[in-house]
Amino acid sequence: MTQLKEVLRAKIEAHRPRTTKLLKDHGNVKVGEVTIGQAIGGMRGVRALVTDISYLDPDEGIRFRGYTIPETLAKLPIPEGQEMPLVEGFIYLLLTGDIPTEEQVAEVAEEFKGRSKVPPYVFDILNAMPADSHPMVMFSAAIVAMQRESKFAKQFNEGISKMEYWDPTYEDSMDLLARLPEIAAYIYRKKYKNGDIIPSDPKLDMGGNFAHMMGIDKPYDEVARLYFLLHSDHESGNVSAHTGHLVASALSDVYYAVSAMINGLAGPLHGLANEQVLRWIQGVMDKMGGKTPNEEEMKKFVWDTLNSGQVIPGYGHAVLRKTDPRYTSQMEFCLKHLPDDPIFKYVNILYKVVPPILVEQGKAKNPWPNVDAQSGVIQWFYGLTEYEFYTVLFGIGRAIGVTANIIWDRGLGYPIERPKSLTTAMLEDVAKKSS
Ligand code: HAX
Repeated sequence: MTQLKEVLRAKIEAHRPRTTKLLKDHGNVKVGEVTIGQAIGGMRGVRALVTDISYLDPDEGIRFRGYTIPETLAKLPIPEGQEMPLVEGFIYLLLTGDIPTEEQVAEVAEEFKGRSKVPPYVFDILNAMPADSHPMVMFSAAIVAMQRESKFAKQFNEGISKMEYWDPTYEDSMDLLARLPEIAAYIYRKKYKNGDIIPSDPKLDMGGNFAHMMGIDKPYDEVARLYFLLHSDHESGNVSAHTGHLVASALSDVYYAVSAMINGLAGPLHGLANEQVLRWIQGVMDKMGGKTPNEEEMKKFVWDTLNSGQVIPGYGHAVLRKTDPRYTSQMEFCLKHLPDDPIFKYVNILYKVVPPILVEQGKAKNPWPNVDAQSGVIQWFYGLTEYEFYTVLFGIGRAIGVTANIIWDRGLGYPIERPKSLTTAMLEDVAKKSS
């Protein structure tokens, strides 16, 4: 058994009594109340999910296992000559809560290499799809097609103890994560580079190999590492994370669950917003004939979008109430590597112009940028101009957090999810009684 799995087993076993005690001794203690506004309004703010893998503070932003993004980047071991930590080390942190040693990171990287072979039928399926299929459709289809590989489904059918569910779930998760970069790069090269596929290089780490298979030179390997880390997890209530958790709660294996979460991520209010940001900026660029707009001109474009009943992609958030630290760390990357990029200039003008306009409009609870406002700029700069593909990159990262959560859900024996719904008449009755 690898160190990661051994440590994980010990942590899950040590954690179980905490969950059991909470349920047994304090199961009736209330953690909050649900209002009619929350019941109708997408359960905003309802505290009804548990995860120890990340926590999203409205003002401070995300903490992975207690660490802010700058702390995570500073604490994880970074190989000599590299700017970003290996994604494999970050996976160790998310799963165990421990900062891995260099040796432990190397072990996960080795393990990934052994698991990374994509079954050939996945490529046949991708090749059979219509040429104009959205990359997220292709990604989701490729993932669910691999369900026949599921070790969990096989062991479940053979009759495995509930206490051991997490073990084959871990196996499935690691297999899947190790294969996602090659599947994503295949979709990219097939769709946008005339099917000129670059084979995987087993000597490289996850981020490095992805950059290699995409055919993009350094420092795109650093971009890939940063992206997969930043997009991995944002506690449990966002659409993709929640979908993954919900589907897996029926004991569907991770292939079903991750494919489903990818479908949720593909919504323009969620992960697809990174595609929409670039689409919006390109639209403005076309209207400006390539010239960079000044602040007054940009304000007009923003108001035109709002007045036509559309949202400004990349701005606003259901939980955050400040600038997303994932935006900030990508901005820092841009300042270092592409300070003079024209699209980066657009993004910076938008940062000045959009928040006051959203405040003036008075609808959005959070006028500040989210992760998606900045991410396409970096991709475009490194030659990835096909913005339809951007959410696939998000999906590789998000799969890391979603699978870590599913492994722990199984380890702690969380049950099938099944909230209760009411009718409108019942809510009207509750409202009448309270007034
Ligand atoms: N532009 C214009 N209006 C906005 C807005 C924006 N960026 N953000 C919110 N609003 C509007 C909402 O549409 C809503 O209007 P109505 O009352 O007419 O329905 C009102 O402000 C209140 O919304 P809210 O409570 O502030 O926001 P929600 O929690 O309902 O929604 C969203 C959060 C992220 C979906 C929202 O801010 C939005 O649509 N943003 C633009 C799309 C986007 O960037 N999505 C990515 C978010 C991050 C993420 O998940 N990445 O994957």
